[in-house]
Amino acid sequence: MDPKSLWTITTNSAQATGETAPSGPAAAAIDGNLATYWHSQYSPAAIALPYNLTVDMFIATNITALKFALRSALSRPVKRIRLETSLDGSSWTEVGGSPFTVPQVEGLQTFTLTNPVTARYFRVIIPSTADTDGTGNTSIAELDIVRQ
Ligand SMILES: [Ca+2]
Repeated sequence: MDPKSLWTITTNSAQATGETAPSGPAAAAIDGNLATYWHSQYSPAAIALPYNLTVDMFIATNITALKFALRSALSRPVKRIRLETSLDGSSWTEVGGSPFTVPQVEGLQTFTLTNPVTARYFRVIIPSTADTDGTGNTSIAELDIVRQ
């Protein structure tokens, strides 16, 4: 079984409707499909940054890198992300190498941690409007990790 099938994801900002389903909700960022994406909430009202996407991997996992894909055509791209991990979902530690500058290219990119981390949870934080295209609206096609 694909261990990613056990994952769940939560966020503080997601567009429930208005994007082509299943895009919009955070689940579209862990569905294994680069054509679908999470989009920050813009309606009925925008949510202020920072945004976070928190993944529960269900089991403690040794992580060596984050994999990350911008939405196709680089629409509403993320420019910089912070990555934190947790064993219990309440105490968080920023990983070595974070924050990561996101190259503005399509497809899965790999951000290697300075040191591997064992964690059940990871969260990607988009700190500010300057870390988006400047509008505060932003989207992510896919999140994944590299296991040791
Ligand atoms: Ca996706």
